[in-house]
Amino acid sequence: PIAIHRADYAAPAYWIDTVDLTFDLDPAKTRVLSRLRVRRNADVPAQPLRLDGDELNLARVMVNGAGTSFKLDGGQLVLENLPEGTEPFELEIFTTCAPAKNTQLSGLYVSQGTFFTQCEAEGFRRITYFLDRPDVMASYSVLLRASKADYPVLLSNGNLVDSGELEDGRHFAKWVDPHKKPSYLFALVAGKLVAREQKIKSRAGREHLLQVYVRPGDLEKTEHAMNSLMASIAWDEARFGLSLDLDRFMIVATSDFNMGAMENKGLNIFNTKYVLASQATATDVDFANIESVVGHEYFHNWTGNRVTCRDWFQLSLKEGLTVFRDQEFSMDMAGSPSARAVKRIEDVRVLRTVQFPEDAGPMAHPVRPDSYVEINNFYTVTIYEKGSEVVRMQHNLVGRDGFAKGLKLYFERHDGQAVTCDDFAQAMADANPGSPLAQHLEQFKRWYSQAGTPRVKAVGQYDADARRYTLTLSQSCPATPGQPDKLPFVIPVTLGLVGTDGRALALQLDGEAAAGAPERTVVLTEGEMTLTFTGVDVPPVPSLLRSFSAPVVLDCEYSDAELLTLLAHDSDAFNRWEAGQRLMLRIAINAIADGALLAGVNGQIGQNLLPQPLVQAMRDVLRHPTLDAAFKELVLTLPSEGYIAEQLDTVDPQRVHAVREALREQLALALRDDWVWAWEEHHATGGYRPDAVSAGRRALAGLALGMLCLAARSSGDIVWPGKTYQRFKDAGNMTDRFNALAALVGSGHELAAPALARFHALFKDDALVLDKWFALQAGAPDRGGQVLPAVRQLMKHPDFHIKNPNRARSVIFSYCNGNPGGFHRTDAAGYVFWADRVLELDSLNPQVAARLARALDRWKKLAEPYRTAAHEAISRVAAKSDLSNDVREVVTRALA
Ligand code: HT7
Ligand code: ZN
Repeated sequence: PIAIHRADYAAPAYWIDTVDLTFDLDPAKTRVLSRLRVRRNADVPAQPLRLDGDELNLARVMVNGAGTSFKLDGGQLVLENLPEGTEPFELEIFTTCAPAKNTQLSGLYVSQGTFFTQCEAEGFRRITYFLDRPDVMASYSVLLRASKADYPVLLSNGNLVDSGELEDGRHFAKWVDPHKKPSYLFALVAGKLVAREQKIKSRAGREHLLQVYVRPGDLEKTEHAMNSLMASIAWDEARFGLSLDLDRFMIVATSDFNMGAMENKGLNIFNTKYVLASQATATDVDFANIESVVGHEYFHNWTGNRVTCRDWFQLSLKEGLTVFRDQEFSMDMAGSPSARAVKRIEDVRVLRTVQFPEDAGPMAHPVRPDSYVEINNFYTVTIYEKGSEVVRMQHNLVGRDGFAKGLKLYFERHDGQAVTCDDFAQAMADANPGSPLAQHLEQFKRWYSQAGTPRVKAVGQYDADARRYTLTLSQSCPATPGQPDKLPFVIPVTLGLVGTDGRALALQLDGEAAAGAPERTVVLTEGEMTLTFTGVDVPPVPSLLRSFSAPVVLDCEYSDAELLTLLAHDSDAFNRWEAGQRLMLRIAINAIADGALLAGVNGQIGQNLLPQPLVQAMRDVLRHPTLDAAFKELVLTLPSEGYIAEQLDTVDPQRVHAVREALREQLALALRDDWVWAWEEHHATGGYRPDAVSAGRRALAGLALGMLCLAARSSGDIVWPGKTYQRFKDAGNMTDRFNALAALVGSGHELAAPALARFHALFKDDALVLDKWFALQAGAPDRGGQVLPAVRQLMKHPDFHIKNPNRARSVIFSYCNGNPGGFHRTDAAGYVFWADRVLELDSLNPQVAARLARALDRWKKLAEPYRTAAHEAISRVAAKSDLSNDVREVVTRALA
């Protein structure tokens, strides 16, 4: 496979001004007539026109109404005899494709009898020959023709300008998009759909029609998506002055989709998972995800569609910025400062458990990569989540108002253009002269060019006599593939000092006239920096990197006592949570290192691992009179096995699993009475609302129930499992029902089996709920190797369909990616299963296969016998000669 390099970017040799598409839709053979107005790019030396294509059947090519010679070269259509000069000419291309056979779900495909498209990143070339690159922006008109009985709804981007009947029971619809767009934003949908509709008037006074299309029967599950869309529109106007630029904005849901959703101009296509919700079928997390994904796609209308990417190396220009915007939206919707902190903790948890490992593994790449083989492999947590952190740092360096000014300037400069990450940062800096961002802009941009997670080391020294506290911050960044040496980053460190008595100390740096606010942000730009605080009359505990002010690992040798102080008193909720996590992590890591602990039956840990002060601190949080339930739930949840593993040089996954399970069980027993209290206090019996506060209460009640079932496991108690089963049966919403089911499955109680059977019977017709049913079993704690056989059984279940990405994810990914204790087996059977599934999926859907292929990214960190077995499994995949580029790139990097 050939790598594409950012440095090789060249402007297109031709521009396409208009695109007129006519589709005769037929699942077996769809005919596509494309009429393009093309002109040479005068700035580029004359050369043949090379149009991208993939799996197309070419019937005819005409230039200005006459036949022309052409060549097909590696999928591209090459035209050499084109009119000279820079006058536009008309190119007509007639092709066919086979949507029903398209299992890749890229291009035009059929899902449950409905046509959908997915064109990002390079799917448009699977529909017609085109300059399929984001810097070619054109005006589109689309004529759709299809059987009226089979496809009564015909949709494309923009406005419906004509529709009517044709012969033979067919009908047509003509759509014109008023905005120029790159080909990746093209979309069409045709099928039997119904819509929830809403007319709104924007702040600016413009009227819009909003529609959420779903299959008949799902309409009552679209209210939350529609509310989320209206909230997104209002938020973007209020916060950034960005209004909807279309008369009509449509969302369509499909159950066959490779990712979450797609921001096609005016016609967003969504995975049903991020549209459909009712209290009976969706959890609080589902409701929150819908709000966030609907927001994300809507926000792309400006950050991505109005201003798009010059090339795919700039992907984070739209994705990092839009994730930042959706995170801010969710925080603003959550309301209170503590609800904002909860969202921040959740986001950072994802970053640290998924992106940090990526940044330390074979697929590590900068936020703006330098090369790729298959662009679909670069829709990563680095591009999205780390990209968002890079935008967040810019936001914090210029301030909230400065950021709004920067965004305004960015749109003034670049509306309607395809630009780069540099253009964004430049606009931010130019709108905020004198800001730390403007001062250090060139250095700041290393966040875009250097991969790897920087480490910040903090060493503090208190001089009681001089009442001075000296804090030395230094930075380093590990080597990543192709980048052995790193230059210093610009690292904003938001900090405070907490007295051992819990007070927030006023901050006064040496040389400053007076003590200032108890929190400030210092900017680390050199390898090392020393800060001297004066007037410090008690030994302080540094609270560093508040709100996670930069995406770095903080190394600070806190004592247990210092962490307990932060956990009890830090005014920064993020660092309060972080202190608890550090305490738990420390215990887990020590226990993993202590070979003597692993004794007894099945490597169970008999010894008590939890010191009394920590148990008391956790109890204090749990019973705290004012802290939010959602925050308590986060504090009382142990770091994940993946996050614990990430802290180790060599990982024995079974040991990590055993220690974490032991810790969980001990926390369950040590706080048993407190869990009973938490359940009694927080479980609700009344109506359901998916707001942040009540969701937090349900989350804490759910955790309590899980812990009580776990405690019952070792104490022989039958009351709580019984109560849990009852709760499972009686629950008035999916969150409570699923939490109860998960508590039974998680504790391995015998009531889990009847509960699972009942759950299946209740929801056998609801695909999204069945996904939960599959995922829960595939992700269940492994006690004696029972999960893999269960997963194999699940794959034989009549409801299992490997071609459906949601279902494949719910079983295969939940096991391989989400269940380290079950997956990393000493007999290597988990890896054999993984390799078989990667190969099986690769022949159907390479994008999905490549994501699964990444489950063994970090194999080099594994202890024996896992390491050798993982290497064998990856090598077996790599040995297949006809692998897709997608999987080939992942396994080649893994083996390098
Ligand atoms: N921009 C969208 C990315 C996307 C995608 C990429 C590759 C293959 C399929 C895909 N579906 C959606 C989604 C987003 O970030 O908003
Ligand atoms: Zn996006």
